[in-house]
Amino acid sequence: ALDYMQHKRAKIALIGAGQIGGNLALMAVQKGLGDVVLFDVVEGVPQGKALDLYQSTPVDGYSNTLIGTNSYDDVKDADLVIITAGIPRKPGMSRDDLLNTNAKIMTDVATNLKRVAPNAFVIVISNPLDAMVYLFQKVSGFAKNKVMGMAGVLDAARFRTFISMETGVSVADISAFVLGGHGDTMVPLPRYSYVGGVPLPDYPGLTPQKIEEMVVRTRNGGGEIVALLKTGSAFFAPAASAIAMAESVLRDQRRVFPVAVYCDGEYGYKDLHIGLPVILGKNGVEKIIEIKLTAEEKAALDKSAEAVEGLKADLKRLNFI
Ligand code: TXD
Repeated sequence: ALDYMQHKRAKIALIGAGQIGGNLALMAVQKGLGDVVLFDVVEGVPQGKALDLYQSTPVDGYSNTLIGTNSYDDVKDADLVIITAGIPRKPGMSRDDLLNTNAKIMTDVATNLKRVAPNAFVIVISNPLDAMVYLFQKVSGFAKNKVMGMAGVLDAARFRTFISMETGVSVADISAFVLGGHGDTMVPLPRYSYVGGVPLPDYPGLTPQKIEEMVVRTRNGGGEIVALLKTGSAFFAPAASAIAMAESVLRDQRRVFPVAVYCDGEYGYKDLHIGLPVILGKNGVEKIIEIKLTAEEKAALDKSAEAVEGLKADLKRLNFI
């Protein structure tokens, strides 16, 4: 009981107060996850969004505080940090330009967090995700169980949504299993995905063709929304996905999520981050769950790992690691 009474409020720092950052702050406060510090390099944006959000709390009686800042001094001793800092790809921008710019930003963020919040749990969202989470971990030197990349939870949520559209079943009774990188090299596992407990391939009406269509649409999930919005990318579902991961850590829920996690031999991979099923609890990544994969599934996961190795090689070539 004493422990319970001593429960302290978590301090959550959001590095990047853009489209996703603002929604992370809103969802963190609505779930009562902790006090929020919204950080950005742009003057005024984090302060304005935090003040506006704070003014929303009396309406529904939320008890957490919010501040916006441009100073890392306010991020000091954060318990959990979610990073969306970066710039989205602009038309005509090369992959290298994007990687160069975002790697510079991630290096700056990692260096500052190492100084002000060396014990924080960190969830990286910035793209190219698999490279950015790897870069963060290398530059910050944070323990591998404390650094998580968010992509798989979003990809699985998209897949579950498409399955719900197709079957008319509530998303609450649909689970989807995805591994690997974010985007093209994603590896969905229909045989480990369920509708009401029935494996996807056995669910009435879900032909292999329909399943493949949904897989393709999930793989292109980000691009589909970018094409519709024209300026910017998805932000509601990415924010909800990262908040679910943060909640599992902060409340020690021990949920299973697909997370871009550091491998030290698991699935045969070493020294890279890739999307795998993990248990998230008070120690961050409590465990990487090693499941049996068919030769075909392992080959697809290896392709994902190769893509991540390619991004690592780019980071090396651009002298970031
Ligand atoms: O599933 C996933 N991981 C992806 C990730 C899903 C969707 C979006 N994906 C990526 O997240 C996207 O490609 C971007 O790289 C990030 C953030 O997306 P968001 O839509 O929030 O981008 P914004 O609105 O441009 O916000 C980025 C903010 C912006 O306010 C900048 O001023 C700020 O980042 N920024 C910085 N903050 C802190 N420190 C530095 N150096 C910095 N530079 C820019």
